[in-house]
Amino acid sequence: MRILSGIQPTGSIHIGNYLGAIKQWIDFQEKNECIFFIADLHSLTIPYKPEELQKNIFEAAIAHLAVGIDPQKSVFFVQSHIKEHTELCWLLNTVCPVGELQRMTQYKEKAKQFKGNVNTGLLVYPVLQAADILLYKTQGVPVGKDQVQHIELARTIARKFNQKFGKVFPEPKALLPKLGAKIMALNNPKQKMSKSLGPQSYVSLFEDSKEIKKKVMSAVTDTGKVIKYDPKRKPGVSNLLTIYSLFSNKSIKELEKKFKDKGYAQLKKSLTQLLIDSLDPFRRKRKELLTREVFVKETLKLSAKRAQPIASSTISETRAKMGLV
Ligand code: AQP
Repeated sequence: MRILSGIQPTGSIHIGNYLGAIKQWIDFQEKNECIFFIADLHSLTIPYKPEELQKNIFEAAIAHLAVGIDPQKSVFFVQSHIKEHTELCWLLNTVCPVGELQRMTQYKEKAKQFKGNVNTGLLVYPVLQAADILLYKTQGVPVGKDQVQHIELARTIARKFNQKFGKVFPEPKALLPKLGAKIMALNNPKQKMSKSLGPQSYVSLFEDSKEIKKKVMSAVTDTGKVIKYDPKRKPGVSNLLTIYSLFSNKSIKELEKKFKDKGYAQLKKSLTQLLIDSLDPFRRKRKELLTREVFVKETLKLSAKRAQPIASSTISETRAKMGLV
């Protein structure tokens, strides 16, 4: 299966991004044809500092290589290095109904969050995402739950295009993890853990031990003392159990048994240690990669060269179907 997914270089990559998306990418790359990219064009839709963008892209690249994206197995590049993403976005804009874009949850949330900067890019974001996916005739897109609506729209766009101009694109499927598709914020377990909610909502993949301890120990839990997985009534503790389960490979049932009669403080202490131990190899690998700037940049360039022929071929096919040749 051809798999594709991306991440924005908008700040620290957190355990929500990892458990919801990146961890799956690493598993998929063993048996599938995988394409991963840093979505720098998407990141332009929210306020940013141009002088910091290249550093953020480099940081995002290092983060992925440090956690296990293997450029020998996967194609891994920077979105803006392949110009066909934006060309296909424009072509697909002509088949995407504007009403569909206006009802996207992420657009509504971001428009509220960045009231002073509701730009057209924010509205058209899902069309660029559809272009990213369809440009490589992707079949599976491993994402967290928040992105499912966008993948559905990519399917709609593919279908509309194929009906109007003749078949070019397969309809991609969202691939969600069974557990961890929506990791909640540590300081507010009713909201999704998110970079833009601020650092108190997440543990970053390279956080130092002191910070991990502070954040986990002060994570919002629920009333009562029983450690039980019940996302509706006990969102805080259920979120901690989910994170624990995914990093330890122990089932939720096993964990409920392990922490029965132990109380929240014990669960948090144990989770703190688990996170420190699990994230330590990532931290060390990142430190090493920070000293290998040329290698990282060359890797991204070489990967873009591998992606380019697929992108060029799809664009030629699309242009021909649309009468542009
Ligand atoms: N809390 C989460 N739980 C599970 N999966 C998540 N993802 C994000 N948050 C969670 C998944 O991570 C991938 C990359 O995300 P992105 O860079 O496109 O940005 P995002 O989804 O907008 O992530 P954030 O942290 O919420 O960033 P901001 O605040 O900048 O918008 C996606 O597959 C996403 O589903």
